[in-house]
Amino acid sequence: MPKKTTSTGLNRELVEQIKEGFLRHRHYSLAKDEYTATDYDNFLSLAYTVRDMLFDRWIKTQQTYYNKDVKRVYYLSLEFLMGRTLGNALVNLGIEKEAEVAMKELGLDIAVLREEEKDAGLGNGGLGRLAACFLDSMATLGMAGYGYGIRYDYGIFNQKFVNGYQVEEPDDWLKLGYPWEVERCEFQLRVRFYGNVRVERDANGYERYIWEKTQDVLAIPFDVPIPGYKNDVVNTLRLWTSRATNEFDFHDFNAGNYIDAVEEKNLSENISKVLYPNDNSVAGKILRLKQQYLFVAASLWDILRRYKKHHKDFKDFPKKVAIQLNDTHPAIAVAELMRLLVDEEGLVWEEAWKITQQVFGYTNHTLMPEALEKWPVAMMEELLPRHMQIIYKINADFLAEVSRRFPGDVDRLRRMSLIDESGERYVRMAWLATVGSHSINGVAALHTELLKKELFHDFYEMFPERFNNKTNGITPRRWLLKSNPKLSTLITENIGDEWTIDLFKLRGLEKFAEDKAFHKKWQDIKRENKVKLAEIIARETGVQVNVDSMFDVQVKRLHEYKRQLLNALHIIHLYNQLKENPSMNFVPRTFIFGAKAAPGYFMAKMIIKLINNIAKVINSDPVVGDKMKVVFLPNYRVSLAEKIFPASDLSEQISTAGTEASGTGNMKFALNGALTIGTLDGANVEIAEEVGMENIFIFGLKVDEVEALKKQGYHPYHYYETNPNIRKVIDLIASGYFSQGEDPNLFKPIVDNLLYSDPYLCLADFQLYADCQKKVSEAYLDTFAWTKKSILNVARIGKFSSDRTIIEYNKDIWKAEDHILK
Ligand code: B1H
Ligand code: IMP
Repeated sequence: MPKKTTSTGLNRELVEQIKEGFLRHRHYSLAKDEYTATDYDNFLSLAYTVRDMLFDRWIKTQQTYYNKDVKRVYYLSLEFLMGRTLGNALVNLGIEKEAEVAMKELGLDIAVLREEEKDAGLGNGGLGRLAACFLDSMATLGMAGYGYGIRYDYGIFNQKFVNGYQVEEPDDWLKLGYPWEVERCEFQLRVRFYGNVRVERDANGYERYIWEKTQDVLAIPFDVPIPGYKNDVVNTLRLWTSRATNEFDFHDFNAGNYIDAVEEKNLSENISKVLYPNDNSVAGKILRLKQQYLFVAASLWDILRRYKKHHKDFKDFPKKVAIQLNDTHPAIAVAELMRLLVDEEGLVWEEAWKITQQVFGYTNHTLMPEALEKWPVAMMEELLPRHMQIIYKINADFLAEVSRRFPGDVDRLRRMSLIDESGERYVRMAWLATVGSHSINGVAALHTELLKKELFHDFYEMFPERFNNKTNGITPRRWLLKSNPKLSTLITENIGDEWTIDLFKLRGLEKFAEDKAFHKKWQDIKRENKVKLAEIIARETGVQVNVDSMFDVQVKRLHEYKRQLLNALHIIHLYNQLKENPSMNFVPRTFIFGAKAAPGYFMAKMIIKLINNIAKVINSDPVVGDKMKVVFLPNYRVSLAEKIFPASDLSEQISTAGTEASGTGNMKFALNGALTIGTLDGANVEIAEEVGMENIFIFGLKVDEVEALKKQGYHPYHYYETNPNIRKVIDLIASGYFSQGEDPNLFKPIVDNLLYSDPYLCLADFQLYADCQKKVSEAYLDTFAWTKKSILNVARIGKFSSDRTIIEYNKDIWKAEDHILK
């Protein structure tokens, strides 16, 4: 790259290069001029220009990996929630300023162009975004990391509200063309489904398994470049799309069933059509299993192909390949690798099994029972008959080992079997991933402890050395440097810029914790970010919010365990107080929500409707005025999140203790100077440890208290009867007050659920939450103390960089080279 820079640090040559590239692409790639180019065309022209710069580094990086035959790390994930790429590429290439000036000199506003980009929303929530942060960190650490996943035609749905109800619309993100992918037709391959297995004896008398009469689908890879931060590394995210083989069923065709033949073709094209929109719960549909196998089979084939370029046998496979399973969604890979090694490559079973175990690592992301994948044996047998045989054999060997270790313990065998035989027979995918891996990890310290104590207790007893914790992290490039440029600049001006690759360096901010001049700048930046968010809120919801009120924010998937409902109950409680005493001392708050509900999740959708209706009532009540506003931003997604975190004062992390495996939004808020109100759940525990109890608002039942309460028998109605605050809140909902002219019983399902079931203990935690919120309000009044806490949160959040997480994965599990280009 040309290096000539001006006194302002601007690289003029680069500015000219970007302008030249932009005009060339608009002309030759898009056949447009300045008169006909739309904003999207201009975005594309800039994207293509930036892409050229990525391509140079991409080719070089991949050549180096090949020439050095380095160990590759493969992250297999059904979700990659990438969001937008342009801004991230500019930041990581270190050319943000130059691109801005180049566009300006062409009469264009880069901010407008950046808004044109669609989010790549190929994920649901935390699990998918974690995969995206990990890719950024692997590239930044200079590791040969690859993401493998599915190129869904439709990502997570777009959410609209119609009369307060969630309405889903398809996310046609590829419609206008996606500039960041390259199709690699030459690597397309066949993936087999169905058929049957024939056993043959070869010349030496060995059994050979032949999977035949299959129905095949083509998998075609699309590559997306993943740039590291200012290190010239560009890694690869390879996403598979399915296509029909070109073979029409000529029998049908000749019999005049042309349409049937074409329909058959459509069926196979469906596999990569759409992302399942469930977070923390599984769909259990055969199409989902097909998605899983399609991308696993294609990815493993590709991994073997790459390995074989340098190696003629498999003895070094574990030295050169590490595969991380992002939850059990790709767990069928254990059986597929065994099939490849034994059936295709001719290894003996025992040797193949050793290799398989050494290669795989498995990350568990949840304890929610409804998210634990199990596939009916009958379904697996039909779709993947050879894999079912392999799973039986793995199971038989494994149970024999269990018997040796625990003779006569029949109940243990039943619990640990890969096959659940309590009713209809199922394959337990978490067990398959566990026995097939040398490492099993949870995603926060508490979560890992609970895994060892509960879900995987039997396995932990058998091989404790395989279990380890890897507390999640987030990339500071996207979640601070890119999303909060003002705060980033202030930080860099005071402590230098090393924090961008070593987040622990933020510690240097501690010395400004009581610096009045620094406070002023810190507060001004927060306010500016709030003004910008207020504009978005006004545009999206029509509500004018008070930027001097506390921005109290809960953004995450909608799930009962995350307890948006508890937040809503507290809002009603405050409203009740204001109504009773309009002149009371009240710290003004703006309550901001963002959340998608799985389309089939009735209770989650009711909670959205309730919050939207609460918003309508409160926002138009003259008694409330400017003191409270409630807004539910539609279509919460990565690009919107980037605008919300920098503008937040208070971060709501209020899941029932023991339910949220980690959370990563909690980290993004704290990194942007919001204070947390939260339970001792997931990574909140470690955030509290890091920032100090005096800088966080912790409330609520702890895991053991939740357990004890449930064991003794939880009766939510008791809280309703004995706590007048709760009674008033629930009575108001039950009265139809928030029904807004619709059926007064509209929210009865919520009320009944709270009173007679309340599985996530909203009522048990209500008063503790309300008391804690009171302390939050009091703390907010003391601007100096609040600002100090905010600075200390940022200064002490370094642990939660995904760079730290990836370094730990690599040290303990993958053992691959880093800083390869250096
Ligand atoms: C998380 C999921 C998940 N855990 C099933 N599990 C899915 C489960 O489509 N499905 O079938 C989709 C997603 N997602 C989240 O992972 C946890 O709830 C968070 O606590 C955690 O921070 C995140 C990343 O580890
Ligand atoms: P891939 O990882 O298999 O997609 O290959 C990545 C890179 O390895 C390619 O971009 C090439 O730069 C390099 N490469 C692959 N095969 C060869 C070869 O036969 N000779 C030299 N380089 C190769």
